[in-house]
Amino acid sequence: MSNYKLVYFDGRGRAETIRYIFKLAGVKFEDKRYEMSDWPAVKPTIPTFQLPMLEIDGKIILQSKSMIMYLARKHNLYGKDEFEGMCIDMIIDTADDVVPPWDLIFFSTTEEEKAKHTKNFQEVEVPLIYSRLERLRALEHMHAGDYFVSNKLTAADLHFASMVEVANVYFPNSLAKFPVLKAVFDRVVSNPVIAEWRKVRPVTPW
Ligand SMILES: N[C@@H](CCC(=O)N[C@@H](CS)C(=O)NCC(=O)O)C(=O)O
Repeated sequence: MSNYKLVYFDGRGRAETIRYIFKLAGVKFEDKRYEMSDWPAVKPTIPTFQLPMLEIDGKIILQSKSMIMYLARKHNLYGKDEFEGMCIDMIIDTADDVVPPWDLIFFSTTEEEKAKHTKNFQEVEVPLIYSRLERLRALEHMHAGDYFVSNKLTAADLHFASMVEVANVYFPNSLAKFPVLKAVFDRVVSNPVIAEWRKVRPVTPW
């Protein structure tokens, strides 16, 4: 069994899908969380100057989606073949598009700017991303059923659920007008392992 250390900020953000996979796989990992005040000193020591970073037996890996794909493949959350894996990637990439417009709000420097980006996030960006997800899920070859791909819980559903939680920070109850997606989200968070982790995980604003 490998030794895993996941390094991120004290938040869910881009790290939570990775934590979900570890929890579902029953794999122990060190959940190292830096405070934002630590970051200026830590940043130059990270090869990409960004987090999350994953250490696997001391080997350093960057890029959250690379980690998700590797761990999902390893722990049977990546479909039954390459084609399903690609369909899962398609959902992961689409859901991940929540982050850039979210960052615009997070990094706003004035209240006016924040209000403008929040309005655009709620009225344009998130509804567009959710519509794309709904339409992709409905493609016949996704065999979606209760989940996004192949009627089984995969990394696609986990990343979708993480990104909904990201969206909800600046758009509470963002799934209200998307009942089909809301049902998928509810299935993910009612998985007993995920539900237990969500009960005990650190409470953080994002
Ligand atoms: N493509 C990268 C993006 C990583 C990223 O933007 N990380 C943010 C936190 S979510 C970060 O490290 N921000 C601090 C900084 O850039 O100084 C990934 O998916 O891992």
